[in-house]
Parts: sequence; C-alpha cells; structure tokens
Amino acid sequence: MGSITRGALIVFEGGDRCGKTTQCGLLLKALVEEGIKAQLMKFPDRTTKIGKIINDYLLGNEDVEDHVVHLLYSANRWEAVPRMKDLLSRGTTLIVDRYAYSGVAFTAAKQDFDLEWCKMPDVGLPRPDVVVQLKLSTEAAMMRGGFGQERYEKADFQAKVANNYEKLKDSTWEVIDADKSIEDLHTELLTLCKRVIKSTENKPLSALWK
Ligand code: FDM
Repeated sequence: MGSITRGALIVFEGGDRCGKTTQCGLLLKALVEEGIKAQLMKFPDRTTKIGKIINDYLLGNEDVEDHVVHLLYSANRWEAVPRMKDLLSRGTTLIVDRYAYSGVAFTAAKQDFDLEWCKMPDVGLPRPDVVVQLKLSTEAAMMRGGFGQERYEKADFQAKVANNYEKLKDSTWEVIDADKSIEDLHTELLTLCKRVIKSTENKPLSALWK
C-alpha cells in the first residue's frame, strides 16, 4: 500500500467584507468536485463551550477582559488541534477561515497590547502551508454594504488590524487583490490552492512561530 500523503493547511485572512467566507465555501466545493479531500474550518469556532463565550462577547452580550478574550481565542484554536492534525495526516486539506493571525492582528489593535505578547499563546500551532490574505481597500469594503454590528466592525479599528497584518507577513503569505468578481477571484484561488496542495503532499507539518 502506498503511504497516504498529507492534506494542506490553507488559511484565509483578510478584513471585513473581503469575501473570505464566500471564497472558502466555493473553494471547498470545487476541490471536493475534483475528488480532493477537503474540509472547512472557521475560527472562532462558535460551537464549542469556549466559542460560545467568544460569541457572546462579539455580540456584546458579555464583557470579557481583553487579555482573557485573547487567550480564549487561542484556546479555541488549540482545542481544534488534535482534530486538525488527524485530518491533515489522513490526507484531508483544511480550508481555514481566520487563524492565529486574526488573533494577533485584532488584539494588538487594542490599546496597550504588544504584538509579541499577542503571539505567545499561539506559538506551536500547526503552521499553515499558505496564508492567503485577501486585500480590499476600506472604501471598497464599505461599498460592499458597510460594516456590521459586531465589536471591531469600525473603520479605524480595521485600519489598525490591516497594519498589524503587515507586520505578521512572512514567506508563507500570498497577498491577493480581492477587488474583482467572485468568479475571477475563485478561479485564481483554486489554481493557487491546488498548487499548494500538490507541493506540500510530502512535506512534514511544522510549528507556527517557532
Ligand atoms: N477575531 C477572530 C479575533 O479578534 N481574534 C481571533 O483569534 C479570531 C479568530 O473575531 F472581528 C475577530 C475577528 C472578527 C471576529 O470573526 C469574528 P468572524 O470571522 O467574523 O466570525
């Protein structure tokens, strides 16, 4: 029997209204149609006990101290790690909507938070094979229907988040201009992801920020 090649860990990051969630869904569908094993994941995962606290916080139903909520977001990723590793090792590609980069970029946009401190709880998570950052100007994002009602959905805060993403970028990042049609963006992302899946098949999974 040939050994099973591992799946790729593909993370999507980007500001509000950039089309991240839509594109993750389209990508999953296209990969599965081509016979490639893939699953979607989303952080925060609001379905777990920790995720429910985060959800109440985001909806403004509950106040959680800023350091505490940062650690909860991280814990919400760590609780998914055994499942992620299991799926990846069985050859399933994971399409992940937000990851530790959101964790750092959003908390570090708050007052008196240091970027390095923010990274610490996520050190050692499975390292993505690619981080696809969908870029859209704040103006273009606003044209898509404005920001919603949740905490953080304000233009000045989003600008700080964008600035933090810049500081987190490393060689695994692919920055993609999201100011195009859903179909064109999808075609571009599908090509990119298939290339990544092929090139990481036989590479071991490594650890983030280590
Ligand atoms: N967010 C998301 C954080 O502040 N930290 C994190 O670790 C993660 C994963 O939660 F405003 C923020 C980003 C966003 C909010 O995310 C909810 P979704 O993608 O809109 O559900």
